[in-house]
Amino acid sequence: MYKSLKHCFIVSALTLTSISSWCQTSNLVGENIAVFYPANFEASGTLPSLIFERDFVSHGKLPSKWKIKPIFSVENGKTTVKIPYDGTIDFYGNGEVTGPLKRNGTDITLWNSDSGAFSVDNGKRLYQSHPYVMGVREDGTAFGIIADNTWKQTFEISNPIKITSQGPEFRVIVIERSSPQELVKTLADLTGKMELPALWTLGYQQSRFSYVPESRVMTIADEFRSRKIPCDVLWMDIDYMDEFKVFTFDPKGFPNPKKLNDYLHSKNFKSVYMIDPGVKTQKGYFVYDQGTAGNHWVKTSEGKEFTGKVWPPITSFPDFTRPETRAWWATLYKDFMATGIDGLWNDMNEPSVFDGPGGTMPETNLHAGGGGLPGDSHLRYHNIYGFLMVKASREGIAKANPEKRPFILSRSNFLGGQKFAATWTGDNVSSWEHLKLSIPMSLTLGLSGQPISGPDIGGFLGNCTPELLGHWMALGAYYPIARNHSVAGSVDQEPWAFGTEIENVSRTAINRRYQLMPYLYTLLREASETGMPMMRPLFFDDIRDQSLREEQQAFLLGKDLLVVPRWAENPNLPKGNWNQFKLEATQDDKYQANLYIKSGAVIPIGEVIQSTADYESEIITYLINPTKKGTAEGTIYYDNGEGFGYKTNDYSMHKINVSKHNSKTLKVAVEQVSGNKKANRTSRVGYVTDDGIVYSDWSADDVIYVPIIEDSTHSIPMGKIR
Ligand code: NBV
Repeated sequence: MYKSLKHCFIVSALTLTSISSWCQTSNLVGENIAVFYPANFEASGTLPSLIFERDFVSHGKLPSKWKIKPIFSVENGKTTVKIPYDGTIDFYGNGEVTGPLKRNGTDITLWNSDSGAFSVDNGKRLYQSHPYVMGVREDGTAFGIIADNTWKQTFEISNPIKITSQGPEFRVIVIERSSPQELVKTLADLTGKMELPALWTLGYQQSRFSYVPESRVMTIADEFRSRKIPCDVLWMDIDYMDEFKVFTFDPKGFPNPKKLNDYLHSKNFKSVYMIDPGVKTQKGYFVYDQGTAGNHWVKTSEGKEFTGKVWPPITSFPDFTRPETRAWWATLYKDFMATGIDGLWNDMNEPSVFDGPGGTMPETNLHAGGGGLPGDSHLRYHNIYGFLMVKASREGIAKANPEKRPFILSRSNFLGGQKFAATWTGDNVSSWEHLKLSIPMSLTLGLSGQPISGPDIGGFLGNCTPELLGHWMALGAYYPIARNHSVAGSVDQEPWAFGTEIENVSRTAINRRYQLMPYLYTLLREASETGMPMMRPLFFDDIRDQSLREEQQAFLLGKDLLVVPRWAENPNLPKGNWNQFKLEATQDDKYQANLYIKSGAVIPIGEVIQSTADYESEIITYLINPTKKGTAEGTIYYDNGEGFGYKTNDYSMHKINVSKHNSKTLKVAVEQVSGNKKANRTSRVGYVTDDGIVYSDWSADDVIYVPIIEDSTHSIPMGKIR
């Protein structure tokens, strides 16, 4: 498959600087999936693919009606692919990007960069690379384009789409699907799915650069519990280390990490610790000595060990293209995780090198490769440095804790990297602009294969204000990953940092998130099985409704819950009988996001709890918004929240079916549709009406009858916030 296709010949010199290869090859490699090779394709320049899980097998020739056909050329000495298209097409995806949800007219450079305040190249270069874009036609059919290479490249989203790479010619994969949803699923099939994370990853998380010493971490934990603000995770940033040496602990500030982690566990907190890729260049430091003995460092173009400045400051960098280096890196986690660490935070893995060209290492540095991957320059492997690091890290923590589901949050990554790590959107700013930007950023990541992400709630750089934190907490409660984080030297940003009003706002928002936990966990499971992101753009509700195509002030969680931030100005909302509801019996406030349940939907919710350790699937309320015909349906997934029992059926998936029993009564029937786990539920129905949620009695039965509420709204004029 990868053999050189040199038998084709370059036919035409269009201009002095542009040569197009007309004699390209193409194959179908799956149902409506095509691969296109340029005429003089040299496999070793870009393959084996780091994007796809499996190699492609030819399914024969392209049908003559195939629409999207890349044209390969070399322009000004650069490998170029142009992809023309007909008609009106809205573009999405393109990975981690700033700017609008709809990508038409944008361009980005894929060169992973430490882009504090998203400032590098005016926000056109961030921490991750996804050589992928999705097109959605007016009729809702969709196609995806993947440039199968890791080299530095640019994507220009115009007509034609133009991809210009600094590497050799590469193949292009085009996927045609009936809808963007089907496309997202296919992308996950091809590039790999996120394995189900532990339930605690859906809890609220609190971080800071850095909570030191350990007593401060404990105080933060105590504050959450005494103030009754639910929280699951506390994060340890670089200052827990001894002189910024990875896999060590500062003997003064963190003399006994096991004791600290035990303390956190005793209060139902999990701990996540940061590990950067750079290793302090210091003889006698065990990680450096092992790395040197194993020949694990990235080399300069002269073949010498490359060092650059990061925190330690002089740092050597593992060459993660080497399988031996990844295996070694994985071993380092054993003792580290044995201190009771629950999750991992991989930062600075673009890699960020303070004194390197463009804030990274020279493009001419050398990577040794191995395991089929050819040795080559940093220019080729830069974009997958973080991807290969998290692959190694994941193996390490999985081995260290074989009974636990690994969790990594990584700043850098590459298309397909969702199978190794979740992500946050890096160093945003405590500003209104970045609060608003967080929605299209996470949505776009979701459309590019990463089903769980979120920004730093409250903003990382600069000082947050009470007003901003209130709005950010009220929105952030609904991100797939809800983590508040801020930079060293900034004002405190914990939920209570700005006084009682914002503390109450934060508590209400977080309480609501925890109440939604049964629904969120069901979505997490769906994401792991299908690749569907938890957070979805509004146009997913009706792919033909053109008015939704650019809306980025609001979003869907799953398909049945609509989240509209309080600050949204005249958003275009999906049509149909969505019904607004308020979770929890606390006072509302001017910050909380408006929540709507779709007509015909059932959303399972739970009780307010202080952490997911208290999560009980035994007490569930089914929020229903029946259609005019009295029908609705939904699902609820449940398992132990940790471990791998779910893989051998130790889980339960229930379907909730609402139908008309007679002219006055609805029948709400709950039926286990898969898994062996028994749920033993006491449940009730929460009928969402215009006048609030009307609850049935609690019942241990699988069928609950509720009177039809005639005046419940089935004609909400959506398109506006009520
Ligand atoms: O480790 C410190 C920070 C971290 O808090 C942040 O989340 C990362 O994105 N890190 C970047 C290094 C430098 C920040 C100025």
